Amino acid sequence: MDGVKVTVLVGGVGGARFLQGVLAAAAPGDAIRAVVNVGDDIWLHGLRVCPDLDTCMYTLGAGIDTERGWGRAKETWSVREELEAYGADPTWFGLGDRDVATHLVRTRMLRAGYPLSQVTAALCDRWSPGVELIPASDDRIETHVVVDDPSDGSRRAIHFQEWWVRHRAALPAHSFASVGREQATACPAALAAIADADVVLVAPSNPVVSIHTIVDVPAMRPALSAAPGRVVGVSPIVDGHAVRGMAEACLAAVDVPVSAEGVGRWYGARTTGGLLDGWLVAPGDGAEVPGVEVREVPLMMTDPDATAAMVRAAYDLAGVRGAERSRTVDGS
Ligand code: FO1
Repeated sequence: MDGVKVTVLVGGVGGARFLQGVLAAAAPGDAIRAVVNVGDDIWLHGLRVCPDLDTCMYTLGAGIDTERGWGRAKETWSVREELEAYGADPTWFGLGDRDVATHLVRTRMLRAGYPLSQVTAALCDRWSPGVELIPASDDRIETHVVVDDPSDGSRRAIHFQEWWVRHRAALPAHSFASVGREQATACPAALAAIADADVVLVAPSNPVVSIHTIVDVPAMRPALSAAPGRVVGVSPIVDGHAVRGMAEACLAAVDVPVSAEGVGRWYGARTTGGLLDGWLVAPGDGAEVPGVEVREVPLMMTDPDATAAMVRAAYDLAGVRGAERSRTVDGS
């Protein structure tokens, strides 16, 4: 039996955890490709830092610091301390010594002209994540957040990382901007992974600054609309709360209710120009999403096996491997 070709739209920590479940649910012959958000990426101290790609790579390569959910295990902070001693701003973003090596290799390859997708593949040669990690775009697209400057109340855009890390998303976000989006193109490998997928999964990542920033990359929506496989999303909101990160603060900025139904409706039905064919929500969260088939399944990614059960439910809803299992004995 040929394996399932699955393509997953992912952000950072939640996305990496979801990919662990896709791997745990994998069968021989499966091809697993992750289209990863690049909107969090930032130039710092002359280095290109790609938090979501690195979180997926380190998590699946068993190099992640599981407490923080980002950066390397067994990390040390000498470079950070020395930068602080020089008063080299920004000092609010923690660059670990081991992590810096990743950024040095990436930056050197980018400067040599390699596209981010090839750089990522080269870094993954060391980490063997078991999943093909593909940036949504090889171009620079950065999420910036429009806030009122706490020092003088003036309205200005700051990089997502400054909002997220320095201010812990505590500054109300008036809006988000994807800087560089108009000049950017979707990574060809990402478009190809969508075009040949038996199923596209939308991970329970931050709907605004991870999933929307992927789907908003030029050519991504038409590719998803034309995808031959069904598109099934997993709600990042359980019982009215975001399971990870600060999705509530992001959803408020785009006036989307913090509910499985609110996010499902915001993503919309593929039949009417939106994203989804199916939507998995937690038991009791029942959601009415016109044009989208909704199912209730447990959604807490407590460990890879729990997440694998979510993935199998998504496959079933998409009519891939699960549908074969439900076929009668005589194969009818
Ligand atoms: N998050 C923090 O809260 N504080 C940090 O100092 C920090 C440093 C950092 C360095 C590398 C990296 O890949 C991620 C890092 N993050 C940090 C997490 C990062 O802000 C988030 O992983 C994503 O951007 C949000 O999904």
